[in-house]
Amino acid sequence: MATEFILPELGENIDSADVVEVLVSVGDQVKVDDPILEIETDKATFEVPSTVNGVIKELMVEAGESAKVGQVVMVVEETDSASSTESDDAPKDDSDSEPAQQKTAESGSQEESEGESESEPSSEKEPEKRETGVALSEAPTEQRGKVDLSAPAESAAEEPSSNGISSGPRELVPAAPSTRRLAREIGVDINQVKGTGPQGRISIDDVKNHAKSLLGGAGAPAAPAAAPAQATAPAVKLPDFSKFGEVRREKMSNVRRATANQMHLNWSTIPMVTQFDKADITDLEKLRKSLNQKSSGAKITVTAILLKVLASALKKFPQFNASIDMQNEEVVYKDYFNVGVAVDTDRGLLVPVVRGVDGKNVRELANDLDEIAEKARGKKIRPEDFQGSCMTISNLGGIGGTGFTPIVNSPEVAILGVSRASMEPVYRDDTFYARLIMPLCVSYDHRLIDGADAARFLRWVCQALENPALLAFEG
Ligand code: CAO
Repeated sequence: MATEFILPELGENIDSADVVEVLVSVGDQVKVDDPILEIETDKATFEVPSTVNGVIKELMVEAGESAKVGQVVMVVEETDSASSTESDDAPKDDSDSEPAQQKTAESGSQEESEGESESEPSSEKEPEKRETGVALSEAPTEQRGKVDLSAPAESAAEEPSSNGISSGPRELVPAAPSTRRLAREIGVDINQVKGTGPQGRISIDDVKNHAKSLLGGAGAPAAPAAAPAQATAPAVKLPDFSKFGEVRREKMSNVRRATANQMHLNWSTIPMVTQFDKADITDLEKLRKSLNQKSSGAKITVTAILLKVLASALKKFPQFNASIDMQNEEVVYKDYFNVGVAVDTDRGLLVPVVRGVDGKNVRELANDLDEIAEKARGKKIRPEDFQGSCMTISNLGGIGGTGFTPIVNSPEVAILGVSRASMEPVYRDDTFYARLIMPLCVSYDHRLIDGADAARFLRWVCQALENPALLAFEG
């Protein structure tokens, strides 16, 4: 059945909207909840989701045009529920056998006041549609339903989403596309969220608070709210680059896809800040070089020393060796000391974990690091080698650069970033001295760690590098 989509009610005193972007083309397959249109009123930008599965048959609006509330904006040839209504012998339940428009009428009292045309069966609407000039001629034998874009989705309205959060009836609500994306990603039905902004506009915080209230309520799923490990980075509609020149497409590798999803999760769920400092490692570097000359064991590198320093720092500052459990409003403190190390491989970034860092000396840590980095680069790494990290070190000093802002790796609460040490003039006692200075930073989850804590933590790490004896006394 071909279904006409009309621009729904958008709020008080709003009778039209600008079409910012038509997110589909004729012939595109769409599924329930796929964004099909982006529209803008003077109050907000909305991404309009499809309420049916089907193929786009006709587009009645273009980007830049204005559309009136109630205007037909596109026609979709439904591919599942519609066909089931036409097939007498296909097994179906009550909801599947209802025409889309009938669902609209029954779905919510908010529609009742919008005029009786919305609640009439599709067959009775046929003459009116012909009168309005909708191009029915392209589908003369087909039945057409008319769907308000705010109508409930057949499947989404009835079934719980994958994370167990029930999604109720759907209507178009004012929210920015990024807010809608977050809601989709964490399995929240945006229509259930109470907007606290002007005209009921829904913010990202509203979505998060709603998710929290659902997860804390009866029947809440056991998984922690802050760990939607299956989160995927939202797809952004791209322009047609071939208009500007030649392009080439390559499938993303598994590592790249996992990195994209994890980075998106980290970025969108952790309010993070980066603190910078510098350590004078002149003496430490002399010691490191002399130890490496004297011994034939695993080479002691800057990262191996940092592992040792970090283990001590995590003991001294336990809030850095923690995770946030927002579901239970608790902080999980860990009494084990595993450190993830960002390793640059030809497949991309991998973060294997060095375990029991507190119980090993620097030479043993150098050995472990060597082994795990080799495994990562040689594709011999196992999934469990990536698990159980308390905090991560990202040392880009072997490559270069003066500073960067690493992203905290959820559910950890901090990451140590290290840049390349270089000789710098240091002013001390009225004299400049040439010293080897290493820039360090710590990005931290500001929900748990305050700026002053981060400054103290990083200062302590710097002091431990400048005076390793500190580790013996305080580590
Ligand atoms: N400043 C100056 N020199 C440094 C340094 C620093 N911060 N860090 C390492 N070096 C030196 C090492 O000491 C070594 O010098 P020598 O040959 O004189 O001993 C040389 O650079 C090469 O070191 P390395 O990289 O082989 O060894 P490492 O143990 O210090 O680092 C590892 C191991 C796995 C961290 C590193 O190889 C790597 O992959 N780094 C990239 C991490 C990354 O991609 N981070 C970005 C992630 S996104 O946030």
